[in-house]
Amino acid sequence: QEAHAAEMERTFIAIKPDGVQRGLISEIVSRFERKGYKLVAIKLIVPSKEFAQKHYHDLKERPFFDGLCDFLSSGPVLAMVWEGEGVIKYGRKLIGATDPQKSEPGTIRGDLAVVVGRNIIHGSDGPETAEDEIALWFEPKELVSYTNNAEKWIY
Ligand code: RTP
Repeated sequence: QEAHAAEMERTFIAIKPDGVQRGLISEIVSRFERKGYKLVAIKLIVPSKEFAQKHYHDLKERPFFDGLCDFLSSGPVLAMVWEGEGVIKYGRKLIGATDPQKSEPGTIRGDLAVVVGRNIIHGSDGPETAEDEIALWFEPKELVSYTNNAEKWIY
C-alpha cells in the first residue's frame, strides 16, 4: 500500500463530562482502537464556559445552547484526535444518532446513553468542523505522528 500517513483523515472526538464521570473512557476509547483507528492526540481538560461557547458556536441560536455550554464545562472532558480512512463519517456512525433514544444498539450512544442532554460523546460532523475543532482544542505540537505497526494489517 502507498504511504498515506501524510494525508490521512483526522477527526476530533470528545468524551463529555457525563462519560468521564460514569467511567466510560476505556469503553469508548477501545471501540475506536479496535476498529483500527489511530489515536494521535489525547488530553483531559475542564473547558471554561467561554471555551464551550466557542466549541458550540454553531448552536448559539438554539434554546439549549446555554445549558449545553454549562454542561460541557461542568467537569473533565477527554479530548482526542483520531486518524484513519473515513474516520470523520464512520466515527459518527460508531457514536450513533444525537438523541440516544434514536441511536441504534451497537453504537456508543445506543449502548451507553439515554437522553440527548447527556449523550456522553462528541464527534466532528464533517471535514471543516474536524479541522476547526482540532485547531480549537489542540496545539499542532500536541498531535503526534507515528507509525503504528498494525497499520499494514488494517490497510
Ligand atoms: P455533537 O456535536 O455533540 O457530536 O452532537 P451532534 O452533532 O450529534 O448534535 P448537535 O445537533 O450538533 O448538538 C450538539 C449537542 O447539543 C446537545 N443537544 N441538546 N434538544 C436538546 O436538548 C439538544 N439537542 C442537542 C447534545 O449534547 C448534542 O450532542
